[in-house]
Amino acid sequence: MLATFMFMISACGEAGAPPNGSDSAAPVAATDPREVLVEIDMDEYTLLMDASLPAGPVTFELANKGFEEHNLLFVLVESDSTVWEIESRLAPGERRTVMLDFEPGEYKAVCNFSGHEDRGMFTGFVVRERPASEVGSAR
Ligand SMILES: [Cu+2]
Repeated sequence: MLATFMFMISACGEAGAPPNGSDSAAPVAATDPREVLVEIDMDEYTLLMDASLPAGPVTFELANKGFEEHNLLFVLVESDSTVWEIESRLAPGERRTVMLDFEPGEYKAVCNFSGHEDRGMFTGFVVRERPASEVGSAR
């Protein structure tokens, strides 16, 4: 006779990691609620950013998350003209903040370094007029 042993395996199915207590208290800067921050992540070979921005001053936070150098330029689609180009390429892992001011229109963000554009390293975005309520001289 063979004794049959039944093993009850109680799967400890607790999904989700416990919250780690490292709540880094980042200093909160006094920001203008109208200030617009746009992140642009660069990788091989993509450019990720919001597809729609308001016209006027925008702070771009560029991050090269790849392992190659990347550059960045903005092209106004209608006239196929470059309206801004980064001063120097971002090294792998580098972050940089730039402040720019766009007129409404249709644009393209491109990394044209070393054939990256041909590999798909570009994206389109639209700059829209800011709502009048945000433009006034309200302080
Ligand atoms: Cu690139």
